[in-house]
Amino acid sequence: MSNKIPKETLVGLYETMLRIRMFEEKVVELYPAQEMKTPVHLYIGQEAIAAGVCLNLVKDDYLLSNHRGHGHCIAKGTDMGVMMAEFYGKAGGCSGGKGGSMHLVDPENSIPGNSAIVGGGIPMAVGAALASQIKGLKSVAVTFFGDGAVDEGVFHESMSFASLKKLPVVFVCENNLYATNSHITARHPTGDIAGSAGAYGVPGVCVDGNDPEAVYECSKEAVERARKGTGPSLIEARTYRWKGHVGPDADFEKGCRPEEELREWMEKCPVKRFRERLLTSGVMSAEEMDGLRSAVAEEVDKAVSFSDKSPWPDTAELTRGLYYEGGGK
Ligand SMILES: Cc1ncc(C[n+]2csc(CCOP(=O)(O)OP(=O)(O)O)c2C)c(N)n1
Repeated sequence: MSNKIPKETLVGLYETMLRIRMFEEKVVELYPAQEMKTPVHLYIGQEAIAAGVCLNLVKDDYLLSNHRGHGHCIAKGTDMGVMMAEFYGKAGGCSGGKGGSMHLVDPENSIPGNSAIVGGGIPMAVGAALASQIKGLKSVAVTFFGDGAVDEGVFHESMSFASLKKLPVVFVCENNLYATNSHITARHPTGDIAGSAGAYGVPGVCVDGNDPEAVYECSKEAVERARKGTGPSLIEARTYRWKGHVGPDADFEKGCRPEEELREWMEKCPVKRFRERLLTSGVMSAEEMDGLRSAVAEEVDKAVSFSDKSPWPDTAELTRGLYYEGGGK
């Protein structure tokens, strides 16, 4: 257990991971009823990354995420109720029920809008960072993307431009080995994503994405570097998703990946491992852990009932919010 990380931060890391895990477990439970009006790309197994990065951010720091964005938004502070309502297509959803789980938005928490286009959030983060620099603000922009996004040209263009202009961006690649069903060895010549940063004069670090402390520490450095104007960083966090590319099944049943590989990664469960570390080091007691679990369960239940009570969107709202309505001001 790291002595450098204060106790309340360690507890915060655990709580954030637990909130993400329990919210998504509820989605897994409810999804088969076929009432959620959205595909869901589940984040179970990757929780340490969102928690470790976002605990270094303040409200005004921008977050640009992708199709697998539930955990990122929860870690940045988005209310679970408006997320759940969005999944059900309700008016109380964070995108008015018109976006679904891939288009979460939370301007209050500086989340301008997640992008379902692979790599789409990366240039948006660079744009947000450029705006922050031009306006003389201290806001940092963080973008989360998968290893599949590194195959897109926009990743390289964005790294190059951000480095050239010393923009306050943190690029976080969640390398879960697969893009849909395509293994990284079928798509990348070396598999060394962090190493590609050197070509752009950007520091790149590869970290155990199932270790929240390691992720917290390296992203702290990257966020500080960005905030003081030294420029961008790239973090490659190695991890694994437990569920299929989309939906609550595990994927190996369809032959998309080996069951044994999934079992090995499940042994490295970030939530379970961290819970054990907190207990053995005495940072939290079993009673405190149980109390936390009950509080989170209650929060998740409240999110579901908020969604249940929320009305359907009015048909008059159908095209509202799709086009800019500022009239060229
Ligand atoms: C530009 C683009 N190409 C293809 C797709 C279809 N697509 C959606 S998710 C995905 C795989 C993404 O893999 P990765 O970026 O590694 O993220 P992960 O799903 O592993 O978290 C693909 C190919 C898309 N949405 N956008």
